[in-house]
Amino acid sequence: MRAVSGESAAARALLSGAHRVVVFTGAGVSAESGVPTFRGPGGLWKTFRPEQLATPKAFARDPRLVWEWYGWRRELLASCRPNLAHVALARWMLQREGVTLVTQNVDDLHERAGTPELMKLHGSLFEDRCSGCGRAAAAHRRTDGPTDRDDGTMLPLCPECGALLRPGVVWFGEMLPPDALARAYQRAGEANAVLVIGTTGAVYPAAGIVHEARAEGAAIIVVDPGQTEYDAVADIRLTGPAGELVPPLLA
Ligand code: BV8
Ligand code: ZN
Repeated sequence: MRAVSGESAAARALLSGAHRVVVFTGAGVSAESGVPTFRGPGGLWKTFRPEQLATPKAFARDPRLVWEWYGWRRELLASCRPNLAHVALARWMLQREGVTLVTQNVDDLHERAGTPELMKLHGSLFEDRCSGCGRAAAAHRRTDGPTDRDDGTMLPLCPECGALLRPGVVWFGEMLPPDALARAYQRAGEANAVLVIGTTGAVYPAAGIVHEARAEGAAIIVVDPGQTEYDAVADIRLTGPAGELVPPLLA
């Protein structure tokens, strides 16, 4: 464990003195678990960019390609474990009141770390949703489910209305779950401190949560090895990996 630097001692003091804390996580909190981030080196997307694959248009144009990509991501997650940051956050939330964890991630690592309560703003990799009747369904297994139209390749169809099932995530150009988003903004407005872990802060409206909290007087702590859109508004920046910096921060 890295020695507790002046910055992290200040961040520790700030967090333990804060009645209401919002923790806001992105892909970086899962990086050390082996889940590639979006925009970092070795990014998720093979040769594609998120805006090209994670959209309703991409799914309409080529549902097989989009399902292949989400199926690959689901399988990848099966071999990943929550890392020390996920576990430290879950423990901390079990030990004290007043912490709200808001994640942009669609992986299940916060859940698997035992997090008691979680706001997922971009949906879940492990849920399917019907593109027709909107019914939610647990993730289909790649082998099950009826084949789709003529070419016999496996595309999951809704058992109720027969339309194509899609991944239960929020794509670019789609609305976030309104109640979760409203609650996250409300908690941000009430927060005394926000702990931002592993996000570039580039994707809205989720990214606006940090700015909302700051506008209402919250102190902003950023934990990230790289540059983020929050660097200019951070009161404290801890530079390094979450798995190393988060546990001592919350101990
Ligand atoms: C909406 C789910 C409107 C899917 C995701 C132009 C055209 C179209 C849209 C827009 C546009 N301009 C703006 C928009 C809006 C758009 C947007 O913000 N685009 C950005 C790119 C400019 N937003 C939307 O489209 C949203 N919807 O606006 O709807 C609307 C309104 C009303 C009615 C109808 C419609 C929807 C956005 C949600 C998109 N879905 N994911 C999937 O996963 O497949 S977003 C995706 O990116 C992830 O969910 C992730 O949350 C998000 C942000 O990425 P990060 O988490 O920040 O990850 P990133 O790789 O960027 O950064 C990783 C960080 O970790 C780095 O800082 C790195 O240094 C750090 N790190 C690395 N290692 C570590 C680490 N940190 C700690 N420890 C380590 N070890
Ligand atoms: Zn349906």
